[in-house]
Parts: sequence; structure tokens; C-alpha cells
Amino acid sequence: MAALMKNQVFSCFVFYGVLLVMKMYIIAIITGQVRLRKKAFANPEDTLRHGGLQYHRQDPYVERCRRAHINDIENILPFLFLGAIYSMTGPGLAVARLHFLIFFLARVLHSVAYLFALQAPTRSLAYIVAQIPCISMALQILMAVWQYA
Ligand SMILES: N[C@@H](CCC(=O)N[C@@H](CS)C(=O)NCC(=O)O)C(=O)O
Repeated sequence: MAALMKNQVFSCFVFYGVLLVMKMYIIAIITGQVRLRKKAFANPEDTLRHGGLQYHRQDPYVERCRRAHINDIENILPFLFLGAIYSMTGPGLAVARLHFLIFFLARVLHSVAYLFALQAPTRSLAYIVAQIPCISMALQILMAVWQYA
């Protein structure tokens, strides 16, 4: 692990990757807090403890939080895979950092746009901008390994 961390690009990737995982935890915490505030629980044992309807799985804001979280899972997990492999292909630090930073900022904007229901197409644009470094990393990885196909 110590040897891996000497790879500056990998360390930079780890920094942004961990921040993004923490961002996902924050969305999970927000979802839980909204459930408590609105007494919109998915499970009867939670209702028994906190009150509310036995099942309330249709609260619009809880569902919004859940969609934001699912979209993070769809996008941040692939980033964690691509970023780790890309870091091993020997990119320059400045260019790699730009990839990670663009993805990070765009995903933060995506979450903010989702949770605050910002005017369209803010969320979609954030999604598209975040895809650009991912596609770039995927292509560079493929170019690095194509001879092994
Ligand atoms: N699973 C996504 C795939 C496409 C996607 O991620 N679109 C972005 C930009 S429109 C999004 O924020 N989708 C909303 C969502 O996944 O809840 C969907 O169903 O929309």
C-alpha cells in the first residue's frame, strides 16, 4: 500500500475518490433525516419506534434523495474502478488531477442540483460533464491494454 501511495496520480485519485464516497454517505444521512422529519419510514419497526404510517414509501423528497443516491452508485462506482486503473497507466499528474477534479466537482453539482431541485438542465449538464473524464479515462485504459485483447 505504501508503494502504491508513492504513485502521485494514485494518491490524487484516492483523495477525490474518498471525498466522493463521503459525499454519498452525506446523501444517505440526509435521506435518514428526511425520513425522520417526515415520518416516512420504509419499515414497520422504524414506525413503531418513531411513529407515522406503518409504511410510507412514496414521500416525494425521500424518493428524490434515493434517486440522487442511486445515481451516485451508477456513476461513482465506475469512476472508482476507472480512476484506479487509469492511475496505473502512467498519466501526467496535472492531466490526471484535472480528470479527477472535473468528475468530483460535476458530481457535487449533480447532488446539489438533485437535492435542491435546481432548474433543468443543471443536473443533466452536471451528469454529462462528469461523464467526460470517465470516457476519457476508459479510452486511455483501452489504448494501454488493447494489445492484450
Ligand atoms: N439511470 C439514469 C441514467 C441516465 C442518467 O444518469 N441521467 C442523469 C441526467 S438526466 C440523471 O440525473 N438521471 C436521474 C436519475 O438517475 O435519477 C436515469 O434513469 O436517468
